[in-house]
Amino acid sequence: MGLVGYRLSLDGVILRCSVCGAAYEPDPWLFFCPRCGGVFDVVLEEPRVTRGFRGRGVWRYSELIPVKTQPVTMNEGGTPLIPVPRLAEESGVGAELYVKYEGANPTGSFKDRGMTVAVSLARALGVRRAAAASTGNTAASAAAYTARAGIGLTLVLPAGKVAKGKLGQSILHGARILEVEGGFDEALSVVVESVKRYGYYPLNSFNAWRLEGQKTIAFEVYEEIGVPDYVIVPVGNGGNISAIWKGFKELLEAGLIDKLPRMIGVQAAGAAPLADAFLQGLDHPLFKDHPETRATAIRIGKPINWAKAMRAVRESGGVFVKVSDEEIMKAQRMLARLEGIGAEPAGAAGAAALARLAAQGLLEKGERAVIVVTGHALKDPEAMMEAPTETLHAGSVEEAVKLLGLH
Ligand code: AN7
Repeated sequence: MGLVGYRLSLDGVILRCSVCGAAYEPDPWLFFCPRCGGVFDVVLEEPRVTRGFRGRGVWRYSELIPVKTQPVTMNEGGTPLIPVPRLAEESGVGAELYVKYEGANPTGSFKDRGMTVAVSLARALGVRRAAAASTGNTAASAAAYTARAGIGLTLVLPAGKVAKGKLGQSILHGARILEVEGGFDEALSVVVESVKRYGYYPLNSFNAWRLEGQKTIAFEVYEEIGVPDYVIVPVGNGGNISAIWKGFKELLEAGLIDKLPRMIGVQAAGAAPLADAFLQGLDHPLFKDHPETRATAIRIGKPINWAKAMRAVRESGGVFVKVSDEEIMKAQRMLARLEGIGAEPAGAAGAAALARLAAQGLLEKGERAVIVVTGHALKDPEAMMEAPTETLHAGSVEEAVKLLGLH
């Protein structure tokens, strides 16, 4: 218990290992399967039948979120679902396309949906210090939510590899920052060790309670347009695609829907341990030691949620796709210039996959697809400024007026 006591209940759920299937009581300090080391799914013991959702954002779905406590919230979620017909046409896609714009969350990414749940749980547990490794967005979100909860936060970041906007947010919200040489995978191993040795509370997606918030993307899509044929998701650690898939499955179990979408996981070509495995027909990921991509948010070689993510794609009849950095940057500009939607590079990975998916015979006329744009363009100012532009300069008002006349 902390200084202030918050009621907490985690009733009606078990923890089930995503790798070996072993089941455990819902211990909020158990993150890895004692039998095989796998990460858990939080599984509802019985399907929950809702009496109708109330309120807005993530906590509108509190009946389906098994962490019962006073929330640390900023009304995250409730993001816009935006039709993108010009993007569809330009990408040669017959299907009706929508963007689920997660950049519209309080800190500018989908992470806020999970963070509200994980930080609420941490506060109710009386946690004094939390930790997270991050390519940037988890850091920004954890920094904001722990600040709100009055919990100390240490961020472990890959030195020199976090986009400016995200680093700025982490600093602004007052997190302690430990930069480590190497990539995200090394940073994550530091956090795992800090949990075991020093009792830091982890806010990464191996904390399955966090993903219980992220599944609300599925609930919002369902409430707005029903079940689409495809949900296209950029994949790094694989937490988000598994959370969205879990959300749709819970709607099915609750009897609210009678079909499921196909889940499409998109990885950057230089950081594609899951897509590479999928394309070779393997059940195990092809972990990569030195992942590289301009989309730094998904510069991840050893996704800790690999088993969940591969299951989401396989069970749903979906696919993994790889896209090049060039395709990602082009898609970022298409979203921005055809639809007015500002995405950071990783956030544009889903849009970057459209042409390839169409070439595989997917996304046909009469079908509907939701592309999850996971993070806001402002996250990575340098990437925005790489877009080609025409900037004129004038030394005086007179000259400026003259220049305008020439165009
Ligand atoms: C914009 O912040 O891993 O597959 O440390 O920021 O659930 O990992 C970010 C991931 C996609 C991939 N798009 O989601 C972190 C981090 C954006 C992201 C992903 C991330 P997961």
